[in-house]
Parts: sequence; structure tokens; C-alpha cells
Amino acid sequence: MSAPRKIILDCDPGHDDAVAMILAYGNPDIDLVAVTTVSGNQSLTKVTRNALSVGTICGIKGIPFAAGADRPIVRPLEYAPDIHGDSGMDGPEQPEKSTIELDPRHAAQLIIDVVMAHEPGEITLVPTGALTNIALAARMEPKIVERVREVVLMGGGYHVGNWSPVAEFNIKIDPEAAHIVFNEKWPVVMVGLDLTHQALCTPDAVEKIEKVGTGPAKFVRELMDFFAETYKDAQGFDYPPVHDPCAVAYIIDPTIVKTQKVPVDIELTGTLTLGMTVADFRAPAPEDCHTWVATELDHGRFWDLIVDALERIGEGGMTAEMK
Ligand SMILES: [Ca+2]
Repeated sequence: MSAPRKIILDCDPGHDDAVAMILAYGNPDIDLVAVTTVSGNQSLTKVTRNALSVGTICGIKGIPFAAGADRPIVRPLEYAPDIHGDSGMDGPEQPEKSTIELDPRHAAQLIIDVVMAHEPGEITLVPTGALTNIALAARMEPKIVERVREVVLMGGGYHVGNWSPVAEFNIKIDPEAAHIVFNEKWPVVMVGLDLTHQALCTPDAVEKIEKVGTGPAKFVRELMDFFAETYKDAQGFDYPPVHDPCAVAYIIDPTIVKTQKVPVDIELTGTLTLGMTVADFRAPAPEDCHTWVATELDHGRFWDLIVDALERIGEGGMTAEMK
């Protein structure tokens, strides 16, 4: 048994971010060492509140949560209320009070502090929102680039977009940040739409979640109900694609999320293609290629991981009035 992988989850909860946090916290092969938030699915204030709620529901204790960038580096602010609702995590009731106190540091500073306090190669960054905090951290302390083991991000896609015909939301809302992150020489694994559109919350997945029978499982079920509605209305999906936990699943078991090494760069000047993650599949990948794209998901084993994490979390930090 190798030691659990230490990760920082940088997120914008977000229905699927919530599931990513649950998987990261509940899986024994992952050591969740910090949670940071970034403006994206909703305002920084809202997504930070949501992150604290998920942490409270799971009973997460003893790790820092910090808020980061409240806007993209260059572009005007953009949110996704059509998908995630007015709160950014509509559907289930949220606890009135969080049991977690927010760390006073900016997320970018917390990321730097955690990476520098660990040995080189120990920390993996898992961004599941816009890449603003990660880009800021890389610019504030360039030494983190060689210390981070890898950046496993949910974002982009090599075939389809969702926020434009060819660009995905997390990349499209802050393409300059994405450009910074993809062009630093750390290993970058892009878990994009090609992969996450295979992570559909199908009726059998819903049934397995429901069978867990705990408060946190009911919370996930209610998140998925809301997510299913908006994905049907806004994007015509039969079942919602649960993007963000796919990045965590890759770290747990790369046979569940298969990848291919190909160069990827971010389009910053296209009038139709701004924020496109341009992947070059002309084989073979050059010697200095440090980017991978996720291609194929094992749907059954992916949902088994999420159910297993929920079973291990049990009632988490849920109190009677929260159920
Ligand atoms: Ca997200």
C-alpha cells in the first residue's frame, strides 16, 4: 500500500464540486490537506459558503478552508446560475451554521504555504473551477511549479465545449489563468468534457447512492435531482454529467480514468474559439510534452468509488436537525 495522495481541492461548489469533495474526503487513498475556493459557478461568497457547508455535512475537521480570487484575471465576471441555481448549490437544505472557520489567508497564499511546507512531489493540485487561484499562486511563488507532483484539473475538452461550441466553462471564464497553468512545466492532466460527459448520474447510480441511507447520501441525492433538472433544461442531457469527481477518481485509480499524453494549449485570441483547449493528437507527443488528456471512464467503478466514500463518511457531521 502506498501512502495516500495529498491533494488540495480548489473548487467552486457547485453540485459536482460537492461530490468531488466527498470523494476526496471519504476515499482512503486520498489525504485532503486543504480546500480553497474560487469565483465561478457563483460568486466567491456563495461558493465559499457552499464549500463550508459540504465540509460541515461531511464532518471535515482540522484542515484549512480558504477563499481566493473573486474574479478572473482579465475577463469580466461570469457565473452559471442556469446550471447551479442562485446559491451555486441549489437543491438540498444547507446547514445554517458551518462548523468550519475560514482560514484568513488568500487561497493562492494557502496553496503556496502548503506546497512549500511539504516535500517536493508530495502535493497534487486538483482544481475543479476556474484556474485563477492556481495561476496566481504560480506567479506569486514560482518555486511551487517544480514542487507540485501534478495538476489534475477538471476543465476543457478536446472535442466539445459547453460554454461555447469549443470551450468549457472553467477554462472559458478565465482563459488567461488557464494559459498560465497549462504553460508552466508541471505535469497537467486535463480531465475534460470528453471524459466527464461519460460520468452521467444514471438511475442505477442514483439508486446506489440512495441505498447508503445516510444524511450525506440524501444530500448528494438532492444535489443530483436539481442537477438533473437544470442539465435537461439548459443542455438537453438525459442524465447530468458529474464532472469534478472524475479528477479525484483519476488520482485514486488511473485505470478508472484513462489518459493520453498530448500537447494542450489555450486559445486566447480566437473570435469563435476563445478558451478552447487545443489538443494536438498528431503522434507521437514531443519529448517535452507535460500534458495529458482524459479519454475513457469506467462508469461503474467510478460510481462505486463515490458510494464507497459515502459509506465511509457515514453520518459525517450531520446532526438530527440537518437531516
Ligand atoms: Ca466546479
